[in-house]
Amino acid sequence: MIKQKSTGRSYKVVFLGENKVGKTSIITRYFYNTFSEKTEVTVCDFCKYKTIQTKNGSIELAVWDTAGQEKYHALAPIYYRKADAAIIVYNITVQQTFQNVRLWIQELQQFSQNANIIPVIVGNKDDLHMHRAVEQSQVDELCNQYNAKHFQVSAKSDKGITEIFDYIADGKQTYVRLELIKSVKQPNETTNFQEGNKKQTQKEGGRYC
Ligand SMILES: Nc1nc2c(ncn2[C@@H]2O[C@H](COP(=O)(O)OP(=O)(O)O)[C@@H](O)[C@H]2O)c(=O)[nH]1
Ligand SMILES: [Mg+2]
Repeated sequence: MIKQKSTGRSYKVVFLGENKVGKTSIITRYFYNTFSEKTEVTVCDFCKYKTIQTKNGSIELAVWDTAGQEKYHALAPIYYRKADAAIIVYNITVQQTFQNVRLWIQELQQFSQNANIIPVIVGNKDDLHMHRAVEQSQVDELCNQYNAKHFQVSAKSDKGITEIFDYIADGKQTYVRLELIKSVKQPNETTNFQEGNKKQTQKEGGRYC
């Protein structure tokens, strides 16, 4: 078996989006492979860790969930601070939750203090696609505006959930590698998060903060 090297730190991934769009459900599906018709996060369960193996080594993701404060757009600045990636979730059956993605991105840009942050936009509840209320053209326009990757997923059916986290882990590995190259050879090279490498991923058990 090939021994994987670790990059030695956790990458902070924050979940943003309106209340009830399915943020906690996506995290629960990813960590425990379960789904509940009624989900809630407790204050002592707001951050979980998982190590993902990629071709370039292992990477630990620290996944932060809200405890309901998003209802009032009142997340503390520490929630966003030094985040490496942000997953902004909307409900594909409720147009307003999509409209508010812009607000979340603006708050993220204001508080994250990371100009290189990876924004990922996620349309959840794909199992209800027959009630879809968001046009593909709207999604394309938003993603182009923010250079963001988009996933359409379902926490209920488990469609596309792992792919979101794999994408982030790949992006981070690319970032780490390019930063290394930049520091040695090309100090002015631009980092491109979209150039994710082909991956070999393996889920491992999560742990709490
Ligand atoms: N049909 C469907 N319901 C979902 C899905 N994800 C979450 N829900 C439901 O939407 C509600 C809100 O989910 P929750 O994860 O608490 O949303 P949060 O407030 O964004 O964390 C709950 O009743 C979930 O069971 C999904 O993919 N499909
Ligand atoms: Mg929640």
